[in-house]
Amino acid sequence: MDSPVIYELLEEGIALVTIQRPKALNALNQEVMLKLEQIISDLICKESIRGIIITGSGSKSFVAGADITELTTLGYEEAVSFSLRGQKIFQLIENSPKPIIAAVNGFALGGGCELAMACHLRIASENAVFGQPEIKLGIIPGYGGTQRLIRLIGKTKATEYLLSGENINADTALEMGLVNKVCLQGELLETAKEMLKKILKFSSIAIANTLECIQAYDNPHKNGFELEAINFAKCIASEDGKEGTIAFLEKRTPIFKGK
Ligand code: CO8
Repeated sequence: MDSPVIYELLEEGIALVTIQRPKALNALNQEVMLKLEQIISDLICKESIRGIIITGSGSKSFVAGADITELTTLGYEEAVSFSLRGQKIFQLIENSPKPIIAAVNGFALGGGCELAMACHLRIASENAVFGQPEIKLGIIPGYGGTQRLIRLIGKTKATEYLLSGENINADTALEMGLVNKVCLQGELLETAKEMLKKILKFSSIAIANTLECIQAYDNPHKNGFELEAINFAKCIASEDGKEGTIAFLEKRTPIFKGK
């Protein structure tokens, strides 16, 4: 049987990760979660990989949530551990020093919306549908949705969507800042690649240090301003920092080496 998560290498150090369980609209069962964790960990460690795109197979669904069949068998203890484990996997994505873009090609509901929100940026096709419908199932999000939705669209709107379980279409998601861009379905991958390539022109050190500071926002265990000063110094002291500033003064394009 094909793996439920696969990856392929595209041009310029970009890896495309695809979740493929089409019969269940790419729902996240434990096998998918394990494979996703393995693949993302490997790609983060691989020197040749500079950025990652995550998408779902087919044209209907990104990820339609956690696998509801599996949820029906969970007891209390197991539910806590499944939830914490899933949160850890999504934190691995969020804390990646390499930029990760969700290319949302359809339903991004429940765990699917949570996965998209854990990525650094989100591009949606016109047919994308976001939402946290867990309330309709008598449950709540368990992969960080109650926290990340507030961070992305604010407490007022997040409370409304978390308590109503209503869907959010692509245009509304764009208006609310839940996604960065909306495009035609046929152009989704190209649009995500274009956005990633623009970022990857820059120093990988500056990218990683920026991402780390962004993740410190709203994190009670981190002082974002202090971290910014330290990361600023790391960049200034790097070869790329020197190259970028000197190239500006010499009126030429910098050549970044990731050092
Ligand atoms: N889990 C399992 N199977 C699913 C899921 C899912 N989340 N979503 C769809 N499927 C299956 C359907 O059961 C159906 O299977 P079958 O053909 O065998 O009947 C197949 O996929 C196709 O789905 P539909 O026939 O329903 O397709 P429609 O086009 O009519 O509807 C929808 C598409 C609107 C996406 C609909 O399938 C739907 O509402 N899905 C469920 C969405 C949802 O509620 N998601 C949230 C799940 S809960 C969650 O994500 C919690 C996350 C945290 C967990 C933490 C602890 C583990």
